[in-house]
Amino acid sequence: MSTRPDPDEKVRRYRWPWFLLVAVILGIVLTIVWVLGAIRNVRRIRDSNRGQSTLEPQGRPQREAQLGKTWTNGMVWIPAGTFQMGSANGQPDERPVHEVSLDGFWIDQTEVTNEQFEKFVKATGYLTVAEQQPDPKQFPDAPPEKLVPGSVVFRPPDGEVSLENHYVWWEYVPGANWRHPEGPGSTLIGREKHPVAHVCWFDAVKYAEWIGKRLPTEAEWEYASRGRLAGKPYVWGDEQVPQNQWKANIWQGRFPHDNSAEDGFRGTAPVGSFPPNGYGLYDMAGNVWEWCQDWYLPNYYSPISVKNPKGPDTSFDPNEPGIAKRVQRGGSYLCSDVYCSGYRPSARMKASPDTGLSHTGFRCVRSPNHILKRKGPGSRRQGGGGGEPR
Ligand SMILES: [Ca+2]
Repeated sequence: MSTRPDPDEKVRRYRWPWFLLVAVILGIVLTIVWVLGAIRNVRRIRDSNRGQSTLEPQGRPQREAQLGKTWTNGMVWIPAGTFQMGSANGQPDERPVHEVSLDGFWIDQTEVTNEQFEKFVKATGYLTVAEQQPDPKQFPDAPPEKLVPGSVVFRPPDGEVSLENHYVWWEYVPGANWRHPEGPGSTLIGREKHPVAHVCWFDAVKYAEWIGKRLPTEAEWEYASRGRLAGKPYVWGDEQVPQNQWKANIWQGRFPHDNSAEDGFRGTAPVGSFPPNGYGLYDMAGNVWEWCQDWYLPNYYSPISVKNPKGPDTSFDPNEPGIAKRVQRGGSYLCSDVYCSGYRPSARMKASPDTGLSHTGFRCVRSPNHILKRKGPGSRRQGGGGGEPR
C-alpha cells in the first residue's frame, strides 16, 4: 500500500471551508439587501403620509395607505386633509377662496371608459337617457318630430363665428349617444379606452351605484385634482405649457372652427394619455367634463372653513334661471383659453342632470365606510365597514 498523501484529498480538505465562507458572505449580502429594502419601505410610507392633515386616521384604507398601498383596482387613496378651495383669479363663482377639510376617500385613477361602461350596460340592460324617448311633458314646445332619442354633438362651424351663441357649434343629433358619439354611423371601435361621453348625471349615478361607488363631491374633486399642489392655476403647476409639452387634452387653435390639435387629439383621447397629477390621477384637466354630486349655486362659497361640504340644497344658474343644474369639473377637449379655461382645478361648470354632451363624462369615488345600495359586482368584496375598491 502506498503511504503517499493523496493530492486530491488535500484539495478537498481546503475546498469545503471556501464553500462555507461563500455561503456566509452570501447570507450577509442578502441580510443587507433585506435591511435596505425595509428602510426604503419605511421612507416610502413616511413620504406618502407627508402633507396629510392632523385629522384622525380612519379605517382600513388609511391603514393600507400606511403600508404603502395607496392604490388598488384602478383607484387611488386620497388621504384626509385640508386645502384652500377656489381661486381669487378665476371666475366670480370660484370665490372666495376658503378652507375645506375632507376625510380620506378612494377615487378612480381615470375617467370611466367606454369599455367599462359597456360592462355595466351588458350586465344591467341599462338605457342611457340619450337612448330613451324624450318625455313630451318635459318639452311641451318641441315638435313631435324632434322628440326622438339623441344627444348634442359638437359640430365645428366652417369659419369664424361669434362666441356669444353656442348653438352655432352644438347640434342635437338624433341617434347620437354613448355608443354613437357623432351620431348614427359612428362607433366605439378603437375608442374602447376613451372616456365614455354623452352620459348625463342620472346615467353616471346609476353606473356608480352598480359598481359600488358614488360621484365625488365638488370639494373632493377639486382636492384630488390639485394633487398636493396648493393654490396652483393648473393641476401640474404654474405654467400652462411647461417646456412646450401639453399636459392635458384641451383645444389649441381658434375656437370653435380651427382645432390645431397640437396636443395630439382633436376629440377625446384614451384615458391616461397625459402625465398624471401628484396623486397619480389622469385627465383631471381636459378630455371630458366630469360630473360631481353637488347642485350648482354660483354663490355657494363663503369665507367660513367647512368640513366635508356636500354642496347646496338648491340650484340656480343666472344664465338659465329655470333649470336646476349639477356641477361638472375638469374641462374637456373643447376648452380653449379664448372661450373657456375650465380645465383649471378651481373652474366650475354646470349642466342639467338629464343632459350629457359629446364632451361629458365622469369618474367615481368611494368612502371607506361606503354602504352599497344595491347588489353590484363589488358586493361580494364588501365586508364590514371598510370596502376596498374593486
Ligand atoms: Ca386636443
